[in-house]
Amino acid sequence: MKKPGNYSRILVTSALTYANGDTHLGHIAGSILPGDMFARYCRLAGYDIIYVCGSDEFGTAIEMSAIKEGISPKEIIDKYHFANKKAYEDLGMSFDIYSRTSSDIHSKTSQDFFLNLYDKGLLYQKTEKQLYSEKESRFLADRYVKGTCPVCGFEEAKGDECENCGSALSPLELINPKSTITGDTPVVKESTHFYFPLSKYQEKLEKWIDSKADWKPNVINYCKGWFKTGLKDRAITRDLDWGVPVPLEGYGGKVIYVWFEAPIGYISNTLELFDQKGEPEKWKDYWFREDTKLVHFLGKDNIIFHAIFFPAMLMAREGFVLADNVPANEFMNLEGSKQSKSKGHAILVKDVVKKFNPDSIRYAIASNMPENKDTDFYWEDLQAKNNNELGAILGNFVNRTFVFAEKYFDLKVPERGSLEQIDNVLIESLKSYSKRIANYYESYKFKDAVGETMNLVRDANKYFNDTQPWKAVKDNKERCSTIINICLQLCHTFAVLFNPVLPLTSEKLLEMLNEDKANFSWDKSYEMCLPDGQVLNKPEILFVKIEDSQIEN
Ligand code: B3M
Ligand code: ZN
Repeated sequence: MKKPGNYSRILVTSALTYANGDTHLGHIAGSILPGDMFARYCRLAGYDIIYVCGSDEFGTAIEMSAIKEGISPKEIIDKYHFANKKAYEDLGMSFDIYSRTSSDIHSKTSQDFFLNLYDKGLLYQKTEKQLYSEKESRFLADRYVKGTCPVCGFEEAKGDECENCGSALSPLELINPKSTITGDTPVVKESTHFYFPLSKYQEKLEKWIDSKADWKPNVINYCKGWFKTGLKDRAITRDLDWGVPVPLEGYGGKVIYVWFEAPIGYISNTLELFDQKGEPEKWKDYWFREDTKLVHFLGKDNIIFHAIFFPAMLMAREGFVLADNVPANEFMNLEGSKQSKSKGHAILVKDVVKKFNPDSIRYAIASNMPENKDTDFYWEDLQAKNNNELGAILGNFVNRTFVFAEKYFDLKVPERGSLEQIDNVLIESLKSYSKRIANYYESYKFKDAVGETMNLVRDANKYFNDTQPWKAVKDNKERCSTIINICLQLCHTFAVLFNPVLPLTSEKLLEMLNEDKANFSWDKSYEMCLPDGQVLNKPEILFVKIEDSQIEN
C-alpha cells in the first residue's frame, strides 16, 4: 500500500444522513459526493482507505418527521434508511459501510463512550430550566420547539440550531418559542441533565485549529467565531423516549443527545465494518493510531459538531485520532433557495436517477461544487454539462476512436510505430496532468480536478483533429495505426482519471478496452498500458443527449 504523505492510512467519513426523508442533491453536493470522489481517488492512488457513512436515526428531527407522516420513529427510519442506502448506490457511491445509528453496536459504542467520560468524572449534572408543553406533557427538546433566533432574528429557528446563521442554540434561547407540534406556548420547568464541559476544551481546541493551516478559510472562520463568543458547556442528555438510553440507573426517560452520539456513529460503523470482515480488532488501527488521516466531509451547518464538539469529545475520551481535515462545503441551492426536504424544495436522488445518467448528475454537481461559496443547481446546467461536455467532448472522442479501431483495425489496438513531435508532446503531458489532478483531489478541490480532467480530453480532441486519421488511413496506414493506438491509450487514461466522478463511465471504458484491472491505478494513468493487438470490445454510446423536454417541469 502507498502511504498518503506522513500517514499510513485514511479514514473518510460523510455526514450521516437523517433517516427522516429522501436524500436530495443538497446532501450529495455537501457531504456525500465529495466524500465518494475523495475515497475513489484514494483507492486509485493505492492508499489504505476506508469510507464510512450511514443513517442518523435518533433525535427530534426523526420524531418530528414521524409525527408528520403519522408513523412511528422506528417505521420512519426503516423506510428511509433503506431508501437512502439504495439512492446512494444508484448514484454510484462507494461506501465501505453504510450502517445506522439504531444498531445495537452503535448504542453500545455510544454508551461506552458516555460511561468512559462519566467514570472519569468529566461529566457533571445540572438542574436547569427547560421548555415544557403542558398540553403534550413533554419537555420540548431541540426540534420540538421553534422560535426566533436570538442571533439573527430568523423566525423559523429550531430549538437546536438556526439554519439561517448556523448558530447552535438551546430551546431556552429562542424568542417567542412555540411547540412545533401543537403551536402552544411552553412553560418553563426544571429538569436535570448531564453536561459535557466544552468550555474546558476551548484553549486546546483553539491551539488545534490554529495548527490547521491547510483548512478551508470558511471552516476556520466559523470556529474562530465560536471561540470569540466563548464555548459553552453542552447538555448531552434529553428528556425523550427516542434515542440511545442514558446507561445509568435512575435515568429512565432520558436519552443521550443526538449530536453527542451521532458522530460516534463513525466509530461504530468502523467497528461494524471490521466485524463483518472477520478482523474485529482492526478498527483500532483507524481510530487509535496517530498515523491515520481522518477526513470528515459535511455541509457548513454541521461544522460546529465536526470541528469543535466531536474533537473535544475525542480529546476528553483520550487516545482517539483527531480530524486531519474537515473540508466542509457550502450549500448547493435549488435555483436560488436552499434545498430542504421538510419544505419539499429539493431534487430527490431517487427521482433524478430514474431520468438521467447517474454520472451526468455527479459531473454536473462536481463541476459546480459549493466548495467555498453557495452555488445553485439549474436543470439547464445538467443538460449543458451532459450534452456539451460529457457527450460532445468525452463521448465524441471515445466514439470516433473506437469507430476507427473497429472500421480499420478489426477492433484491436493497432501497432504504435515511430512517434512524431505532436505524439510526444501529448504523451509527455499526461504525467503532469495526472499529477496536477491528483494534487487537486489531495487538496479537496473537486471542481478543479474535474475541470482539468476535461481539459485533457479537449487536448485529446485537438490531437485527433490535428493528426487527421481520416486522411492518414488513406495514404499512410501505419501513421493512422499509431494515432489510433495513442487515442486508445488516452481512453485508458480517462477511465482512471474520471473514475472519481464518473464511475459508471470508467467501468464502461475499461470494459470496452477489455482492460486488465491491474492497470487500473493512478500511477498507471499516464502509461501506454494497452499492448499492440489487444482485442477490444464493442463500443457503446457513453452519454445520451438530454432533450429540452426532459428538463421542462
Ligand atoms: N444528521 C446531518 C444533518 O444535520 C446530520 C449529520 C450527522 S453526522 C454525525 O442533516
Ligand atoms: Zn440565526
